[in-house]
Amino acid sequence: MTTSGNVCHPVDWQDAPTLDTETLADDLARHFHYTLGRDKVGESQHYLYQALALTIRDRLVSRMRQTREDNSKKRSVAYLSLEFLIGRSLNNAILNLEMEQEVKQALANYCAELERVGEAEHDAGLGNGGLGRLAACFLDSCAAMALPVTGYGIRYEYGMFNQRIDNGYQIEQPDHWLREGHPWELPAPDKTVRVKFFGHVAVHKDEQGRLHREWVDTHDVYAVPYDVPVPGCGNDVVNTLRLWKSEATDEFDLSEFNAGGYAEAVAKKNLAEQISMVLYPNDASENGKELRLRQQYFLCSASLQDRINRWIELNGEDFTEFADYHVFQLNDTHPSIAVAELMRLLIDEHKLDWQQAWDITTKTMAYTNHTLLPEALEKWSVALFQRLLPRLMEIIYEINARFLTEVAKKWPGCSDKQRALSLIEEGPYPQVRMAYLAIVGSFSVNGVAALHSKLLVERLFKDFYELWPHKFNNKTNGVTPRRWLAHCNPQLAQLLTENIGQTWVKDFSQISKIKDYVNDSKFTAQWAKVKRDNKLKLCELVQKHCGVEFDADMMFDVQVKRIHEYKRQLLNILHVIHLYRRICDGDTQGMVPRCVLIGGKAAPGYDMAKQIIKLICNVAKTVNDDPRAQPWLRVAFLPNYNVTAMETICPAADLSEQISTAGKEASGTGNMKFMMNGALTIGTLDGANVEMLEALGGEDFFVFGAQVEEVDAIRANYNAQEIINNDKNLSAVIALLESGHFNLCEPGIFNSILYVLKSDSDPWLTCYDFASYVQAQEQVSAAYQNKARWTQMSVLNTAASGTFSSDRTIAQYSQEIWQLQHTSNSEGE
Ligand code: 26Q
Repeated sequence: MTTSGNVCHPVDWQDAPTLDTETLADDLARHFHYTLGRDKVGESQHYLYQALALTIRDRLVSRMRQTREDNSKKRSVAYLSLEFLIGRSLNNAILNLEMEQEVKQALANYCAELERVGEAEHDAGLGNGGLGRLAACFLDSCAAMALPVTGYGIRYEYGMFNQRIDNGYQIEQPDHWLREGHPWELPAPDKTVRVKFFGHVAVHKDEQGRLHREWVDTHDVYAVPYDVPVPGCGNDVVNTLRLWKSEATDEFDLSEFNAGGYAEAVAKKNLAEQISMVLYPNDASENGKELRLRQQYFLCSASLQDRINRWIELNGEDFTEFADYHVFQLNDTHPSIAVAELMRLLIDEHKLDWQQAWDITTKTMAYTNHTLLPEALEKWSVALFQRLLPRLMEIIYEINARFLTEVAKKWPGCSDKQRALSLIEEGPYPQVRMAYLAIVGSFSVNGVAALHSKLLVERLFKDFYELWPHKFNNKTNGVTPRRWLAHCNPQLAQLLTENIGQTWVKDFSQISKIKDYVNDSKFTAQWAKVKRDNKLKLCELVQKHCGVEFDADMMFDVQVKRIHEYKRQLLNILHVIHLYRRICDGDTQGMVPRCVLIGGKAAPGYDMAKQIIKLICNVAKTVNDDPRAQPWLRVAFLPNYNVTAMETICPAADLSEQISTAGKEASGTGNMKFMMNGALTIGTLDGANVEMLEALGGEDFFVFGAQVEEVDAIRANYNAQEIINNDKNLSAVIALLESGHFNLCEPGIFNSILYVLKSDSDPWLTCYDFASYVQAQEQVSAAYQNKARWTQMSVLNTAASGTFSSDRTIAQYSQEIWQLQHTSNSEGE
């Protein structure tokens, strides 16, 4: 034992358990037999998985502690996000610790295979889709690049719902993912903080006669942290994802308690625990739910207190340099109340004056926007804010008053500007505009693809751009090549490594080297074989979950993502109907046999999205049951699309569908996963598709559809019926739909879909883009006829995907927003 001050450390406390097979096997046995109390491995691999996870976790926690210590004096980032879509962790940890062989050998003692053991792990679905998965990819890249970045989120008891399909209809089932325990987390109850709600603001004078405002009579909730290790690839760095669980304080409602209502008073504690109970399953707005606002404030208050407490431990109550050492990156507006909360903490709890607090806030907050849909911009009613967070509402009013003075200076006498830019939207029910709060309170505002960032400054946030052009920047999204290539496509990874060496895993720009092999027929033959093997695995998955037989010799045409009208799954299924109609007419000239796979969840309250799922399922059933279609077309809707499913899907796709209405998809990230794995894209000039096409040099990518500059003009004179009348393919498709051919026993169920399609106010321009989509699909078919050429295009897609690694994205955040490289302290002291 050694002692330092009054802290006592066991001698070797900081030694990490070693990574060799023998120690690993011992630890695995110890956890299996003693921690879990098992003697035999049964049919279920569950306990073996748990034991292996604990064994790996041992190797992570000591490194996590070490990394924290190494980083304690550096400028660091807190990535605040309501979502972290982690997926499974076991294989990712093994890959990043580079201990696959050792683990396989240790498992051999149990006659177990890593692949099967890994399947016992639950998919941690603490997110809806793109934004949540982006946060998880970013954490992986930050750790790989040894950057001091901590993720802060909520430890939802229930993650994203499980989707079942019953007669073509989506059924939501709760995902109680923590029921069987979560071996990757470490509770840190000693870091618990209190979060206030309700109450009111009291004003009192201090001895110097200064007025102070105090938030009193609050109902407090505990935030208890659970730390999830985030291993870096091959560098011994383990960062932290800190997830907060809400718990009741031990304070009872005294009046109830005294009236003899002991049990009732205790039961009321449930209210506090509701906060971290469930993830909201909307990937666009569902505004106004009080519990959601409570979640947002809970995350922000707990995380900011955590950073401040750590600062005080090291520096005392001196905040002069606080802003030099902290950045708070806001993942969309969901955590934007952090702007007001940091002000409150600094002023009310740490006695700074307004100006000092505002300087710190506006030097530390940075906001990432993920949407151009105006209806998705978050707003909260002033009345709700006032009741739930009265002190925060006061602070927002004060921020607004000072901000509007600045607006008045820039645009003197222009009350329209005041009204347009105010943080408070006036009206019978005034609302707080969260995006405006985030912009005013931040030093950086970024979009997630070049086109998206351009549209932000030209349209959505035009006035703010005029006021503060220096704040606005672009950071095109990326995805981690560890999970999305090395792990999910081991055969392709092996082929790459054999030819260009291993460095691509950490320096993904190296991937361009495989371009040199595009004319090497041995290499391309191996490439084609890997794709086919991956397709066979997807065939199994589709057979198991959809009961549909896919054929690996057909083209795999895939669209997986949340179901949303702007993403236009409808356009895809109209094309399927078009192909089906041609097949029935015996017109198969130039056609290529296709398997079409569609998957994704609809927000439970999004009726139109649910109807689109039903349509896909009905079309699939009709097509698959028709023997004429058998050689040409198979269609499946994959239930419960999630991170784990994507790990089998993206390595197997030939064609990736990225077909949103131009100007609607901020970036997309699935598009990048498919590209990395050698799928070709059919897509609109939207989001990051534009940059993918550019990276490919304008070739080997099937572009179609209206461009963003044309969309407004098209909408203004839109006449859907005229488009239908002038397009015989489209009118045949619509006629087939209207005939009830796909809903013989369920008359009328697709009427509202037909109504939107034919409406002159269809915001998604589905009919408009149909003809050019069909034409692009014909080019796809023609290209696929030449298999050798297709394989070369596949290679070129992977080769051009270097820039879509989240390592590149994070390097840009680090240099251009976070400035992590430029602080003397961060350079390996
Ligand atoms: C809003 C209000 C109430 C409850 C939930 C929400 C909510 C939740 C999640 C609103 C939006 C989201 C998620 C949005 C999202 O995933 N956006 C996607 O972000 C990706 C990463 O940047 C982009 O690639 C996609 O283009 C974008 O759609």
